[in-house]
Amino acid sequence: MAVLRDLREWIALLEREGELVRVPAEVDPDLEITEIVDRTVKAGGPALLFERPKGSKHRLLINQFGTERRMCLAFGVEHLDDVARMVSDVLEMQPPQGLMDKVRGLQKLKSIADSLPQTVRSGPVQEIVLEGGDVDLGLLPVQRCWPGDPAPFITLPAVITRDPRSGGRNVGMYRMQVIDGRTTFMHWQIHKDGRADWLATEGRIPVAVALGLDPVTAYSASAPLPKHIDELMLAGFLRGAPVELVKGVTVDLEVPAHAEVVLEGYIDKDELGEEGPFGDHTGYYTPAEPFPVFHVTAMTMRRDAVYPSIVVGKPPQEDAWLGKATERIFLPAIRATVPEIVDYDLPVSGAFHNCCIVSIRKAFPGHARKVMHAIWGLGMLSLTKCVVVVDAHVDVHDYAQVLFYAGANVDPARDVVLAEGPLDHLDHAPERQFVGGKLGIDATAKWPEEGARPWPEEIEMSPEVRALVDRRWAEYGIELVPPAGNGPIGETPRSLRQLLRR
Ligand SMILES: Cc1cc2nc3c(=O)[nH]c(=O)nc-3n(C[C@H](O)[C@H](O)[C@H](O)COP(=O)(O)O)c2cc1C
Ligand SMILES: [Mn+2]
Repeated sequence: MAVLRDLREWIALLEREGELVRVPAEVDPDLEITEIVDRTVKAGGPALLFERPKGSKHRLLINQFGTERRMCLAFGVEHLDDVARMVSDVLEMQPPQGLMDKVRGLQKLKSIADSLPQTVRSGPVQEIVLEGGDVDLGLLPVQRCWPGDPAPFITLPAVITRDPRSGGRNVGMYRMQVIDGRTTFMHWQIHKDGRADWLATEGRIPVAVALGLDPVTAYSASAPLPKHIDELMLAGFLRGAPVELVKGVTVDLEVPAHAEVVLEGYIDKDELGEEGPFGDHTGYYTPAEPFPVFHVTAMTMRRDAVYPSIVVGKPPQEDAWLGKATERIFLPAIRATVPEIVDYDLPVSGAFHNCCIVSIRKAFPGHARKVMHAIWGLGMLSLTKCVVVVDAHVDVHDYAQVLFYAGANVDPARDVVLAEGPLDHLDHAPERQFVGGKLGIDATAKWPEEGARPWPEEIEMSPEVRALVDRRWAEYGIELVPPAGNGPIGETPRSLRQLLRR
């Protein structure tokens, strides 16, 4: 498949694939779009291009990521695990053995070298340039999502900063409450890289915000990479073509040449205001808190720019699939440090940080506890509130199976770990913000050294009888219909896949 260069090629692909509906009716970005999208996402429905958002000349694209099929289309793969395979190919590189191995190794290295963003002289994102007093965020159909939200906020931005010490670029997705036509808040939370760049900068940090990107680059802004890795490099690697950048008009930053809209500006070290409260992916309104103010010095656009949006709220929402992509894409990196991990699942209804189910090849007593602590020490997974560990043969994506072992194999007096550590910025449950309890459940089969009586054998039918019944099935005259899935998003991804296949 050809590399998607920009949002427009993506929209065209969605349309060809029957994955996009154009909505000609005038629709209000104030609440009405949220309700339409909420129903569409929950029904596993199409991406929506609102052609007449009330009060704006710009079309609004939403639900572009809302199903597993669209997520796979975005990455040009059959299954999200195919993306993970590309990553593990590079991570698991061994010193080459023979000549063929060397050639293959060089190809892999070349694919990394080709991932680096490329600076070009000009790009369509600067077809229209509004500077200073001409900047007007009111031109964009920015959504107000939930009834308790005090203002609209930009929901799907790729926020670009540089670390003043290393010069390394960062791209993150942080909501931006609109204050007026030329200012917004910047909601980078305490654990995030953009915030670290801001805190490390004396005085004023230049910031650029890209809106409306090819889907892989947009996804990459949400990827929890280690701080020193440029998200645009990941995007280039996953797309198989570098992200093209042009120099900003008013900031010393480079911006995606094929974005629909770019907001350039700056954030001062000590200018804060009360941001929020906003309905967020926790399913609750997160309380107002001080966050910095972003001043827009230039707004550049393509002609007829399409404004991209998303709604976060009580799961499942569209961002479920951004999270699932991250879950799959980061598995090889997790296994590179904790190789006994077979697979893991972050349930959508756990809002990603509340629960992690992980299967391991258990090799020594206390192994499940070792893995819990590894998870609590690993990047953004460290914010995980509850970790459930199961044995290698358990399908972590089948929640009924997981619940079975979490019940059958667990003595709560022996197999539950209560620990403490950092928690998600927006978690309202702990007594104090940012820190609190962690729950680990060891649902593996226990060993004598772990204080277990002889562990009983699990019931399994013998292979001979299975084969016999396979052979004779037609004779019995019994017709079985595969069970339907539980719902369109995430709850049991396996049954979702079954649904998609039918
Ligand atoms: C739709 C969406 C909205 C998000 N909003 C925020 C936000 O407002 N603040 C924040 O800190 N993270 C938010 N995130 C999560 C970050 O984008 C994510 O943690 C990313 O890794 C941040 O980049 P960084 O690791 O370079 O800081 C959001 C993610 C998505 C998918
Ligand atoms: Mn980052």
